[in-house]
Amino acid sequence: MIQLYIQHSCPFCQKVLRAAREMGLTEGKHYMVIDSAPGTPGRAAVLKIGGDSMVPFLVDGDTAMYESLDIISYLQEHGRT
Ligand SMILES: N[C@@H](CCC(=O)N[C@@H](CS)C(=O)NCC(=O)O)C(=O)O
Repeated sequence: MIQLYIQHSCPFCQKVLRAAREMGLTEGKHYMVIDSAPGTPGRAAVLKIGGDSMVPFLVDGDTAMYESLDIISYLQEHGRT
């Protein structure tokens, strides 16, 4: 399942979550949200996997990416598969 590393106070993260909802994707079915505020295990995982401490961050199998607009495009293409 697609993992979205999200800091809820981050406007770019909120943009991704809003886009996912507008696409009709369902948390827990099409994607899971991992709390990744600074200091959380989620943020540590972002740094470990991606090499950069920045959110939003998406992981889907071997695919990992930063950048809200790229993540939204990825969800449009792969969100339901
Ligand atoms: N251009 C990026 C901007 C993302 C961004 O600036 N995220 C902030 C949180 S709102 C961040 O992770 N800053 C680094 C930090 O918190 O250490 C995007 O569109 O995803």
